[in-house]
Amino acid sequence: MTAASNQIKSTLWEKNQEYPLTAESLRMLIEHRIPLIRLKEFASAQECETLYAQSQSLNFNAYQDVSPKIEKVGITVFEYNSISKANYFKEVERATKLRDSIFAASFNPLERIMKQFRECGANVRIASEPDYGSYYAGLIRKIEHGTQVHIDFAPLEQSEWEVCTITTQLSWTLYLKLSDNNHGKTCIYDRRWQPSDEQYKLDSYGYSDTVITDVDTIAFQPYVGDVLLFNTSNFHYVEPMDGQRVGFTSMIGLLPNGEIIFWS
Ligand SMILES: O=C(O)CCC(=O)C(=O)O
Ligand SMILES: [Fe+2]
Repeated sequence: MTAASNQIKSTLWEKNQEYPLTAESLRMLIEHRIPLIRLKEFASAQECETLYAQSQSLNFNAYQDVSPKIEKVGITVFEYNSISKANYFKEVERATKLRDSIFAASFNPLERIMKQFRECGANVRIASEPDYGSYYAGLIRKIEHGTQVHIDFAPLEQSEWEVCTITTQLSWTLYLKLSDNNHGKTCIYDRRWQPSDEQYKLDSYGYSDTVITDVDTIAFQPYVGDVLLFNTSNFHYVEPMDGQRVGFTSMIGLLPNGEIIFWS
């Protein structure tokens, strides 16, 4: 892969300013015209601390086959791909009860972000599967050792689930707890995944640096209370954190009919 051919797949982002969430910025993010949206002070320091404190008495589970280690409370479709849809939906009820008890003792960031999307004119709901019902949405996630360069795009990971019919995937993360240093940035590249990149796949989710050679990038510095929203079919990675880095997160997908769905 040469630098010249990488440039063809980049979109020359408008990245000199940071955008808040509006109908226009959401459209620009979906169309890869801007790298990210920051929702500044989405939650108060007190709300973040209370939600984080709730997670402290719970068991975080590490993703199987993901290195460096990423831990979370809650379940993901990604992990049930190779198991089964029926098993995933069996776990949804239990995971949702636990999540809702955490929200009841702190606050509900999922409802808040969905409301903000609705205020931008978006038609949003939790993803749902015929014969099974709602998906699970909302992980408390620790990414403290960094990630490999990767993308997140459900149609590549699974088939025959509603989430694999999306045309664009975003993620949102509310940062709950961060050690007091400038590590743990999220680096996003102006380079979309394309089918020929599969030759550079290293393991269950990482890609070789070849895919990002000479590509424009932005390093997002997270702050407690802010939300990062970006298009996860752009290659990205998280820098290792020298300490704690805990967020609340889910996936967001755009369906061909214009609806926007949330899931984890
Ligand atoms: O924790 C973050 O800043 C982003 C992590 C990530 O890879 C994602 O949300 O897709
Ligand atoms: Fe990601």
